[in-house]
Amino acid sequence: MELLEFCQKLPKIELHAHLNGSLSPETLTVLNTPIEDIKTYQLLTKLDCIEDQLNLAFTLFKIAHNATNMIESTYLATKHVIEEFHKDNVIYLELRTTPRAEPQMTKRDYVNTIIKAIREQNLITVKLLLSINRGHCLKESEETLNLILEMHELYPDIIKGVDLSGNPNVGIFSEAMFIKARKSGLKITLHCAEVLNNEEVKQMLEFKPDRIGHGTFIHPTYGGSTENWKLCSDLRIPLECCLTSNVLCNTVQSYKEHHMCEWVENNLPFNINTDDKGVFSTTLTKEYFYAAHHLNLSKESLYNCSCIAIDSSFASEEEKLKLKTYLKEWKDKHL
Ligand code: 6MZ
Repeated sequence: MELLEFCQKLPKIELHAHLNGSLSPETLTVLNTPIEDIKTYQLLTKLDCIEDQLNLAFTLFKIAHNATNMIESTYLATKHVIEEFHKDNVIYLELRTTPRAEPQMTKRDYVNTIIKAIREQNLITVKLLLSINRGHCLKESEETLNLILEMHELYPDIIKGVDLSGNPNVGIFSEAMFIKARKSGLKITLHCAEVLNNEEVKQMLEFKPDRIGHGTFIHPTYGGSTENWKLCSDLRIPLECCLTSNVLCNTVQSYKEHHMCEWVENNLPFNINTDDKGVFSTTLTKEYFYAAHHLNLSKESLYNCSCIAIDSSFASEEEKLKLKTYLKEWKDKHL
């Protein structure tokens, strides 16, 4: 089987996908987004290295947010995103999103609508992680956290974790909130070292999150401190890798120079993800293909990557076992 076909057919696990960054042009069209906005939304794929690409990415999310500013459109968007991951042979999806209030929709409406869309589909196993935006003020973040804790009590089988995301050049990591979330039984994943900030990375690693997103500037080759890299590798915290996102945001120079190679070389746990498949015009199949092609991963390693992602997921032990059995059966037929 050719590599690309293999990557397509391999049952995959997606652990780092932002709902509003995952809207494809087709989904935006269904949501009546003006064509000019759709073109702008995909601007990053057309740019040659400009300095501020990471900050630009964050301005583009506004287009998706305009498209999902009502209950009906949020429902449709969630449904479409799940269907597209399913078509890409993703068998387990952790979707993350920031609870958002709009004139015609409260944060609670927003979260309830996404949960409704998840429960009404039976294509794949979908869990929800709720994000706290690091750019929001403490008062707003605490209000969001209280809503998350309430909703988690109602839907413990769907809401599995809390994420810290948002523009990494803005705001801070407020540990107290994540301690509170963890005490309520939620798993924690933090966007960590997306930009160079050794002080913050140290704070985050000492908190021992269940996973970290991106992790670009942790290894000393990329400007990280030796102390942070030692902490990170000793703790073996699984890394959520998003190759195309990092290349297009210009935080890594190329696929070949992606910091994931440090995790591969040191046999540390990592998983491969899309981040924002709409904004970055990618699919999980493509991300597996790029990893194999540019970082010399064999088909066997890609298969193992899917297996390790199951271990690092926030699914229940029973769900993990089911997913692993499914993957093993697939391997016996195809590898
Ligand atoms: C940090 C990111 C991100 O939450 O409205 N987001 N945060 N780094 C990234 N890498 C490029 N990509 C997306 O989805 C969009 C939101 O997710 C976060 C940003 O806060 C963005 O506004 P939701 O579904």
